[in-house]
Amino acid sequence: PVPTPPSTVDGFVKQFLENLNLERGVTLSTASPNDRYIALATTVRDFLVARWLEDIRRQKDAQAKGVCYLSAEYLLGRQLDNNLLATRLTDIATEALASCGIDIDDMRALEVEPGLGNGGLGRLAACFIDSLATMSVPSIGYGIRYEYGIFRQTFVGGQQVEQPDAWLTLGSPWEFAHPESAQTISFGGHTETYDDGGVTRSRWVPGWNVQAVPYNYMVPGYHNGRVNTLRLWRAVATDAFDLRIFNSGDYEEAVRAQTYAENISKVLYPEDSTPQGKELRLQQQYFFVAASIRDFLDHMLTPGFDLSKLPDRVIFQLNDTHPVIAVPEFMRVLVDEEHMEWDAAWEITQQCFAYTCHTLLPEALEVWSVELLGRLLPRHLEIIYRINDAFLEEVRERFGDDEMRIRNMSIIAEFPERSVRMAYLATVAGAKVNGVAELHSQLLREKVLPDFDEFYPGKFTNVTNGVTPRRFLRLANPGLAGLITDALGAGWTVDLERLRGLESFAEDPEFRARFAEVKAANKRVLSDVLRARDGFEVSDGHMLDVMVKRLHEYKRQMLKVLHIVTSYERIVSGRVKAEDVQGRAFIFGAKAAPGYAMAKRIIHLINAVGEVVNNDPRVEGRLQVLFPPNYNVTLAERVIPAADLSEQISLAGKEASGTGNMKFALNGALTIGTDDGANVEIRELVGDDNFFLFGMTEPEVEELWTRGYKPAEFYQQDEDLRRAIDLIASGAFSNGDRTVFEPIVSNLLYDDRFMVLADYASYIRAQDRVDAAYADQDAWTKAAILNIARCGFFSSDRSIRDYIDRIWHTPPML
Ligand code: 26Y
Repeated sequence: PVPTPPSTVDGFVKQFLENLNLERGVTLSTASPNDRYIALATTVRDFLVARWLEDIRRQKDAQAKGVCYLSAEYLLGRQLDNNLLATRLTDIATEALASCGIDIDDMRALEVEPGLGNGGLGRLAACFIDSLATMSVPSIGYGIRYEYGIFRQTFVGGQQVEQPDAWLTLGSPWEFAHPESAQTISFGGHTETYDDGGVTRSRWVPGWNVQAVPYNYMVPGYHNGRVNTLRLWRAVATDAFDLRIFNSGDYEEAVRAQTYAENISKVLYPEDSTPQGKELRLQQQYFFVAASIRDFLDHMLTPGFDLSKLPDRVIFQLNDTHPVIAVPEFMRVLVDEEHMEWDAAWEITQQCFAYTCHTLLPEALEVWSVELLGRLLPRHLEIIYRINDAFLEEVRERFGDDEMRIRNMSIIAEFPERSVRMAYLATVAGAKVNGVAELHSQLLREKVLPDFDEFYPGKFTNVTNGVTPRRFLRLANPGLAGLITDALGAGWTVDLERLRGLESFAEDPEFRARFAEVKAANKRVLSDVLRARDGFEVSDGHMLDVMVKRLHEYKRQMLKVLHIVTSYERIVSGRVKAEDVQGRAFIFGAKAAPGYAMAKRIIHLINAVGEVVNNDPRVEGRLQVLFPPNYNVTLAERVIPAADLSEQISLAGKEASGTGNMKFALNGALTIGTDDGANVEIRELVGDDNFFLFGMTEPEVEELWTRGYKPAEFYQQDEDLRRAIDLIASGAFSNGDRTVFEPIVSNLLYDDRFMVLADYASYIRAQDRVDAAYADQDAWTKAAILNIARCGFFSSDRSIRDYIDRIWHTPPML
């Protein structure tokens, strides 16, 4: 039996001091803050290990069906508080540290969050593994242990500058490295056929390889004693590789080769919509899925397992196309290594994979050139060709020689260069394909993959995204969590539909007063954080109007900028009196992909507008623009609970789901939003009276495109819009320099792919409705409470239940 320290203050103190001595080699009085933090994290870890080892054993013994979640990203956020909460150690640890003269808040502040993801997709994976553990689903998460996560963003002269995120430098107490269990992952080389006792078989003769070293993270369930595993792979050079070169006497070349191998897990790609087709990215993808599949087969199955029974044991969930190279790898293992018949192997493969799509933007769909794939993974390319041949044969049988249809459905695209469409491969291989919100799943079937929907009836389904209530309500908003627990009892944390019980409290003036007090307190906390972090002074009594998400043209931060400039211009032109304006602080958080020039210009513009607005006495006390750099999970946990208004303003049909929208609603912010992604479902649930809807619907967007969209006409016809754009063009936000933001202005007037100008008037009217509504604070509070009460659906526990019912069919392990 593995020992667990007693869950008492004394037990915690003893373990903590022991870890300081034995793990860090220091005493309490000589310990640095980092020593203390690491010893604290190690102590919390010590409380989890016994349960974890027990669960690993139970999952294996049960030989039940489990989920392997394959994701290139996990945007975990800080671990300390989450793990204290899961183990009910928060109060004990606080008191224990205090008795050692340590303020636990100082420890919290030291943790560098593992930013191993870009945005929504990576954070979704983190929410899902939290729910999987909390719901006792047999499962494991697989991914990449990037040495550098998403870049650290700073602003220099208002422009984004990226800095490396060296999150590992002070140590990483939450992981267990197992270099002794490393696996060899191969690349390159060629393929050949050989005679195997009368049977002709294919095999891959690779050209080079690297080692995949597993790093295990514990993923505790909430108050259920369960601990799941997240296994992230790190690339290191193989000895053999080094030796060959060492023997040739070329030391420098040997070191270079090592660097090349270790580059594979060096850095998270910061692009999140336009795939660059970079070789290193494909190396990353193959590296982690090959290691994960091997790991599953070697460690989760009993020796001699009958591989034809694999569909009863595992479902590999593909988080977007990033891990889709797992499909030909799985086939290669079954056919080349296990000598299974092709048809039998394909039958199994089609039951063992399912694919989640997270986008609708055509430019975001990953393709790999045949040239690159054939060079890096020659056997996989052959397998993909064979899958495609068999698939197109079936299409021909069904539809005859409809060459147009066949070209459209082929996994291999011919133009602009011959390449593999990973979304098509995933669709053909997957038992199920799902979108991430109702509207998105519908558009996926009707617009992106209609031929496949026709060909595979019943394959397409929807699972609306969700967020974990543990991190985004219980931990991030302890004031609100306490209020809810007082009203409803504690069960809501694992059964979020119970929030319905708050509906009646919306009518209770005393409850409303307490809610308003919590919101005000959260604003003070945020204000203190922004002062300490960025030197900002948030004005008192302002409405907090928040837009936090990756910077993308389709998300339309630019529309928000136009609203701010309009509000500002109306006052300085004298058309509106400052004293009649509701005080607002506009808060932004957004990183732009380093190569995305337009996104970076928009960041520059937001900062430039802020600089002018924040320093113009004519709008003082009315308008404020705050753009703290380096928005991440840690900052989200502060910003979201303080928000009054949630900006979800993407062009209809472009945002697959959004998950920030759910976090805000659950924290009692009202949404101003378009009919897009999960906004649609939020509005249905909270009701029109409690949601500020604006903008075109997706069919209206389509119609305007077909008619021919001329943004300049909207500019001509709307005085407010004209004044706002003219002000930007005049150099008012660039010290008179008219060139700086000219590309933004001309893009809006003559291109405007995401129809900012078409939705501007409707947006401004909706914002005027927001102002009017905010004037009645009590009614606003009532609407905020109703938002919380009616959004229990958006728990990631419910998403996981949907995955189990519709896709995985993996009963919880009770
Ligand atoms: C291929 C590479 C460039 C790439 C890397 C990351 C492509 C996409 C991504 C990330 C995409 C992403 O975060 N998508 C978001 O997924 C969320 C979770 O489903 C959705 O809520 C959100 O609407 C969608 O934009």
